[in-house]
Amino acid sequence: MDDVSESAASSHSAGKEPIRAAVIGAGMAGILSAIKLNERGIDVVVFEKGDRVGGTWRENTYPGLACDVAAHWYTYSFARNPEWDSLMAPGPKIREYFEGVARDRGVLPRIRFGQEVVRLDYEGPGWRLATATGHEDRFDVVIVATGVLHHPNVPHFDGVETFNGAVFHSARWDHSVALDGKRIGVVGTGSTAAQLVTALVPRASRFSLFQRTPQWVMHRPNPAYTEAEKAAFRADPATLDSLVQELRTRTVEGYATAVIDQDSPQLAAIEHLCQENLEKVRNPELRRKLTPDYRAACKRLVMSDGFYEAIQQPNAELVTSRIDRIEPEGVRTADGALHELDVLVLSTGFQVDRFIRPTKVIGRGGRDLDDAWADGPEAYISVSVPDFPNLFLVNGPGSPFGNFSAIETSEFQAGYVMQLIDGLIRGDYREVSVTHEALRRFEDERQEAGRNTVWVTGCDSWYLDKKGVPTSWTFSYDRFVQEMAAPRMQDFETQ
Ligand code: NA7
Repeated sequence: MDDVSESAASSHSAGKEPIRAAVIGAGMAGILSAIKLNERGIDVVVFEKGDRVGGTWRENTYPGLACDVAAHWYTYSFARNPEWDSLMAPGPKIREYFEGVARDRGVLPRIRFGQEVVRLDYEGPGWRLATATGHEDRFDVVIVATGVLHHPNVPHFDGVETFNGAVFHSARWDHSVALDGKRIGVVGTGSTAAQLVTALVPRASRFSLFQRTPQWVMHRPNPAYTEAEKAAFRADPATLDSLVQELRTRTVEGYATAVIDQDSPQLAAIEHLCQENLEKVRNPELRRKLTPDYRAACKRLVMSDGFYEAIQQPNAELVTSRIDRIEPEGVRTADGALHELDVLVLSTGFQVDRFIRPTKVIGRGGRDLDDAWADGPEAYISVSVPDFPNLFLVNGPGSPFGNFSAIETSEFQAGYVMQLIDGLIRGDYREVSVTHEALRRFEDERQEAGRNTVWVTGCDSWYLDKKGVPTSWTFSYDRFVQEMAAPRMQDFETQ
């Protein structure tokens, strides 16, 4: 038992009420938060509106689903997995991994499945929580682990209700719909669409990709690990650790540096690789249509080892004319052409500015989170919002979203949050939240740094808010690691 769990236990044994924590969401960040709270001897309840753990890996089940971050890096540091079969893991294996960790670390009995949190009211020092089923409870601390890629962005196309075939969003896959030998259309050219194209072109009789904006695509092969390599990982955790370190360093030094510095040699190297990959497209007209007019990595970089091959197949067409409407037989584009389809997949991304919302969150002094975030969601170094004490975000606004391990960044955030919670356990304070001044100072600096990122070099993407300001971490990855090391208590108000 460490110092903190001793003190949690001793406050309990001394007759004081033990700290109770609610975690909202049982995806990657919720499982992590529950484990960390558990380690401190805190009574934790996880509220999950679904019926299984896994978050985005539960909700996305589309053909070709995989994580484009290296599997060994995309694991919890305390639950490395020597069994990954290849450099990048398929979605179902990742979901199984989370289910295994939740089971093995005692998280499952703490989860209330089918309980959607609809309201949080601050009743100092603590939160009253209400779920859609009418359940109410009180917690000293709330950790918001509701994910980012969660609420599908479903564009409206006129006539969609008249379509004779099946139409659904990529994150709401209808597995009752047959795919083999069918005429399949996909709208969108993001990371999801690239995986769908690669997986579905070989199965479709005819495949249409409806592209609004071309994407830069980096070639990323997915080599399998040999049995000998897996045996070495099993036998010696140090071997696995050094692999993780290598994978991490490669991405942090390459990609993370590239995206925050438009003039960096790292960005130039990425551009060169993407340009070289594009040369795989032999037909000059098709290559022209697939060539973006903005810089590589401006949108989230698509990693693929099969997209260009698939889109060049004789049964595949790239449609660049705007979608005008949907008709019973298929998609009518602005050039007048009708693209006849049996299945239409909307691979159109997510509403990434929601975070905990639509849950109603009323903070100190009746402050509504919707009002606090009226101009866009903000959180001090991604974890705390003024006037919302003892409420902490994992993967909150300003987190380093990108082509690196969201598990690692969540672990840093959870470690930071636990230090703030340790103060509650020790009795240093009963409530803690960032000051308005500290948030403003941080946000001004974060937004200023955003001007030098590649995200603002002339493209639109889910990395930008409505005003074109980056929503992600705009500093170096090293700075994120440093900031997360320990809270600067002068930036917080406590009582
Ligand atoms: P993304 O990366 O947000 O991509 C969405 C795609 O859908 C993108 O190509 C959009 O085109 C396209 N889109 C969105 N709305 C429309 C409409 N109305 N008409 C035509 N095309 C449209 O989502 P993904 O699911 O691929 O990836 C999300 C993240 O998941 C990914 O970055 C990884 O982190 C995992 P646009 O480029 O805006 O013209």
